[in-house]
Amino acid sequence: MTTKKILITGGAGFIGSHVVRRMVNYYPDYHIYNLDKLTYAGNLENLRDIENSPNYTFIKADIVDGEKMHSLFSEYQFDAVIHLAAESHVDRSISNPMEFITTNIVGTVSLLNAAKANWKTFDEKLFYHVSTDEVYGSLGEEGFFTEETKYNPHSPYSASKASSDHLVRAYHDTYGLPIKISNCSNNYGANHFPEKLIPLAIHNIKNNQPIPVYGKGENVRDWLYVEDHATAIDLIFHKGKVGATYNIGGFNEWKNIDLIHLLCRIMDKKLKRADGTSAKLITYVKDRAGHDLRYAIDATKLNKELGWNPSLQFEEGLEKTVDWYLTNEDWLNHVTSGDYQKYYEVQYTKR
Ligand code: NAD
Ligand code: TDX
Repeated sequence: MTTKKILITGGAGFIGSHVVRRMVNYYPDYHIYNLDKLTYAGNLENLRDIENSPNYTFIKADIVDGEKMHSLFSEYQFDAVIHLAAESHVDRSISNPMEFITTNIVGTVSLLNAAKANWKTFDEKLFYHVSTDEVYGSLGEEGFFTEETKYNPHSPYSASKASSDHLVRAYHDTYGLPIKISNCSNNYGANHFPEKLIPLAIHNIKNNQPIPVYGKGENVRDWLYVEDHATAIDLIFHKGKVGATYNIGGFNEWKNIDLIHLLCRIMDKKLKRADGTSAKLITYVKDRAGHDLRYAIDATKLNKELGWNPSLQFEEGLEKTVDWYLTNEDWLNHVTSGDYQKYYEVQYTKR
């Protein structure tokens, strides 16, 4: 018998698809409703293996549409929300901030309002908001982001995510809405749209195209395998404290240029090319405006309170990721057809 109706937003995207798959497969007693607008980043191919599961329903809708959110909450009586839908690419937020304000801020408030208005009692209800470490700003050479680090976002993307985090907390503090928030570091893995560094580099190496490295390639990111993020979300959803925030990260910092060299070595091996072939494609390009120098997450709270640990070493995860992209050519061809080419021509000519 179905015990819980869970609304997952953005489930056709990169991280959302892994969260949906996990919840559908691990919790047959739950009914999972995947609500997604299917923007350029949303793709139902990401969920082919579970789309016919009896405990899964897809709803195409825009979270910004407040009336629609109200009517869906009233129709389905969701018990909980795991909110991932967002515009997620920093470079796009620099060229078009308004879309980020609309989806990430207004969309989040429209969901909060629908939950608040339709949940007659808040007992056993939960609004879980999935966020990013970018809200904390940028670190120097030392130190880590903890849950107590002050927000200091720099890009329109991170400012919109920071704003949505504040609004989720405001609904908790003001109306007593039961919420949880997690802030995660950079994810990588299958289904990642090839505009983000790792899948873009894999795609370009495969096609003998330049690998664009911003600035000097010295910016540092803290990488986590996407399925490890999904296990953390599952754990926080079920066992985390209501009202609390959890940082998620794998203590896995890499300078962009070192990561690209590692990826080039893996690609040479997988494509049976001579050592050093892929690295010749590395091309330094104009830096990202306002480029944050370093992100590094302290995930001690999540480990101590809930016993979470990442399962994969980076090199192992990266090899799995490369294998996935090399065996899923149709997916890659599909998502890089049409507007993708146009977008990248514009991006590159700008630099
Ligand atoms: P993504 O861009 O791959 O997917 C976003 C999904 O949201 C897509 O399926 C898209 O169609 C959907 N969407 C966008 N606007 C919508 C709207 N108005 N209504 C309904 N659906 C809409 O993003 P992702 O990388 O999977 O990120 C998911 C979430 O996790 C985001 O909230 C992001 O801020 C957060 N996050 C991402 C990372 C990362 O490394 N990618 C790290 C930490 C946190
Ligand atoms: O072509 C590139 N060349 C390059 O040098 C791209 C796309 C990126 N970069 C650099 C910029 C960053 O320092 O690589 C690093 C990673 O860039 P992205 O993959 O665009 O990720 P980032 O900007 O760090 O943000 C990601 O992590 C946090 C996600 O896109 C966000 O949604 C998430 O919140």
